[in-house]
Amino acid sequence: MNEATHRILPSTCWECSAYCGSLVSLGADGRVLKVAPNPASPVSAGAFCVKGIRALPEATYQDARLTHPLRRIGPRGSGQWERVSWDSALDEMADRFAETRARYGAPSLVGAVSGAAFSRGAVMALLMRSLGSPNWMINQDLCGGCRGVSDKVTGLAITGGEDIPNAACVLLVGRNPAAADPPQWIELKRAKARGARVVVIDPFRTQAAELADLWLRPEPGTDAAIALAMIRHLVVEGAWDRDFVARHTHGFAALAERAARYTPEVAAAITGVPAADIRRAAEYYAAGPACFVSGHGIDAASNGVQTFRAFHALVAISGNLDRPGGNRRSKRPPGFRTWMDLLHDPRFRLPEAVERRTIGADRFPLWAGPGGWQTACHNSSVLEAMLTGTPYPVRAMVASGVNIAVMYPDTRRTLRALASLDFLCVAAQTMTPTAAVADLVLPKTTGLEEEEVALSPKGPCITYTAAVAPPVGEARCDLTIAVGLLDRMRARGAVTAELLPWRDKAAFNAFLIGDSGVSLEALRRDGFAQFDYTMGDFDRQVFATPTGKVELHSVLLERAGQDPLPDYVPPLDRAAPAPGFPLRLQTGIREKTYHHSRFREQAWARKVSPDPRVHVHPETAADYGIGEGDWVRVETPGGAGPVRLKAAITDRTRPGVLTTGVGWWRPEAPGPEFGALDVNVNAALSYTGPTDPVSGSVDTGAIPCRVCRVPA
Ligand SMILES: Nc1nc2c(c(=O)[nH]1)N[C@H]1C(S)=C(S)[C@@H](COP(=O)(O)OP(=O)(O)OC[C@H]3O[C@@H](n4cnc5c(=O)[nH]c(N)nc54)[C@H](O)[C@@H]3O)O[C@H]1N2
Ligand SMILES: Nc1nc2c(c(=O)[nH]1)N[C@H]1C(S)=C(S)[C@@H](COP(=O)(O)OP(=O)(O)OC[C@H]3O[C@@H](n4cnc5c(=O)[nH]c(N)nc54)[C@H](O)[C@@H]3O)O[C@H]1N2
Ligand code: SF4
Ligand SMILES: [Mo]
Repeated sequence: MNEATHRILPSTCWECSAYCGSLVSLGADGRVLKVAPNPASPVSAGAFCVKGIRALPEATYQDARLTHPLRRIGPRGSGQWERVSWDSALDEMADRFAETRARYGAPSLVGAVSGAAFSRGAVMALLMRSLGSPNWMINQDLCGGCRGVSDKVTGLAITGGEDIPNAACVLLVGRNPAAADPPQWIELKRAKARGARVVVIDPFRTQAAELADLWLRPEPGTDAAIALAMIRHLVVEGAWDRDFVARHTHGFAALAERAARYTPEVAAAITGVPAADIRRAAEYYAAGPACFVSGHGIDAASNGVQTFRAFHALVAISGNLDRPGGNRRSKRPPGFRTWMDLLHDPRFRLPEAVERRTIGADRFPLWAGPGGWQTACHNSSVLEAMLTGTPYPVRAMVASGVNIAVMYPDTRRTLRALASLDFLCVAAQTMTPTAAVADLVLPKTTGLEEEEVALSPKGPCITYTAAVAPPVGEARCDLTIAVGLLDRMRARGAVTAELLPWRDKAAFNAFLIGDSGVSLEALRRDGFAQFDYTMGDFDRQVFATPTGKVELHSVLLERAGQDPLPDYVPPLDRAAPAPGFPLRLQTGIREKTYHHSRFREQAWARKVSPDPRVHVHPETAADYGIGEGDWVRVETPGGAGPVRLKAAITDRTRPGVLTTGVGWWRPEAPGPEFGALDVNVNAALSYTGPTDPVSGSVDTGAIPCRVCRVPA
């Protein structure tokens, strides 16, 4: 880039939930020339990654960028489109939504978004509520949902608040920060360098495992047994925080009784980790202050909520809650509203009787609907409703910033569900396998073109993402699209309640900031704003549980007919061993070059990582005659179809465990699937298989599988 830098703006990268502070250089024409780390950011302290530096600007300025609305002219998925104006696109969308609403009722409309780290979830929820539908989908059942529900029912509120810089011990469970969270990886390396003990629990030998003082390598999905043995250790050694437990917890005696079963030897027999190592991990953690860092490796599983409750109970009784070097609670400047606050704010809700109809609220009341963690739907049940009309028809959908055709398990079922709809609108930046089967495709802004204000529990601070560049082509942000649709629905008499009152993103963000005293000028100037944070103010920031205490014994779960105490629940491969499927599959291990299904169209990324790899232990490879670089077919018993992956032979993975990533498709392959039924591991998984009884999550790991070599 030889153009001269005209201006540098502080901003925040939102390609992932690390929220790294950035400095964006602009040319005289307003285009982004360069994205660089902002060393002043309290969130990332100068850490950054290639996705922020390279992938985001390329995603913004790439030739494949969708720049104007497209309307399908051929059969669905035929790739035949005509360019239409925004007015005509939104008119058509309003016509079809209004028709569907009149014919099948408002709840037959559904909206879908991706992660919780963006405002589009709240915007989509309030759009759907305005139209009278309680149904909106967010992919958290596959991401951090088990952690989120456990955080809610125990009352901890610690997600994202790891105080690694002050910890004497860091307990890292199912987390691969070297690939998934560069700022956290730097914090971990610094902690190690200053003498903190690092304990890693992971079946895969990650870079963190290599750095650890102690690496526990459990059988996948068995972690709760280790957590319970650590709780037992604290109890037996009298190493729990008596004052905190007495004043602020509910159910300690019952927890101690439950954990008593889990001697290190019992936990060793379950997990395959030597008892002495489990004891040592407990000693390191008990010596504190200790910080629990968790990841996706123990989430998105049919036993995920129980696993998280065991670790969350450990955090609570050890006195590591909201103290330096432990796990900070999520706090905000008084008056500031998070997107989650908005979702739960009574002023923006539908009547409870309507929210009770949220799909999945009957089976998973702590996940979906009025009593749910995020109030969203249970996604797999929504696909079922599309396919069967049960519990009622779901006939029209708008999906934004989510690539469900690749990222939801059981790709064939997802595509069948989408094909069954009367109308599908997808807002996207490129022609993904999800957009390719839509009736209408709307061009979306990127994280360089849209303003965002967010609470970061790291820092902690409020982060600011600037709309540094004008949108390419006619791209619009979610809020602007929602407002355009709502205006037209109102004109058609099809609005139930005015629950999305902001006309633009600036007004929306001003509402979030409220009277918190956070200054928009300071945010624009610095890219972030820190706020006062007091540790351990338990009498001021109460625990949001029925007892007002940290619930080791959960009243909400007891009321819901679930086990009120944490326990080890055998993972899928043990609970439902499948004859003929002797191996186990782990999915989702992160790659530095990609964010889920994003960036597969970028040449540099494909050069670094050209194919979907599956890690196979040398012994397993020998058993199956698999060589380095061979293509293999992987199948699971519940899955609808096989997937093709390229073998990488390594002892990083356990014998008998195949470890792979997620999110593969090939933009250059024939549409509309673009390889999503070939190289996408989700094509081989089930989305109806055993589910966590609380979060409704299915397994993305510990899945029985079989493998064989196939011709290249
Ligand atoms: N580059 C990049 N970064 C990303 C993303 C991306 O796609 N690309 N995605 C972002 C998102 S949305 C998320 S949710 C995070 C996820 O990132 P992380 O939370 O780090 O999760 P994973 O990479 O899925 O897995 C972490 C580790 O869990 C281990 N694991 C698997 N099964 C088990 C188990 O049963 N027990 C234990 N103890 N460990 C297990 C895996 O071997 C792996 O090393 O990454 C975020 N960051
Ligand atoms: N088997 C299996 N399945 C998994 C996982 C796994 O480990 N294993 N991981 C799960 C996890 S943790 C997650 S978070 C999900 C991820 O699932 P998705 O969120 O669907 O994954 P992405 O590929 O990030 O898709 C986001 C889409 O939004 C677009 N997009 C990117 N940035 C923006 C933006 O700023 N605004 C808008 N509106 N759109 C944008 C991208 O172009 C992309 O098409 O997948 C889950 N699925
Ligand atoms: S880790 Fe990378 S993608 Fe995530 S916020 Fe930081 S720079 Fe962006
Ligand atoms: Mo995620």
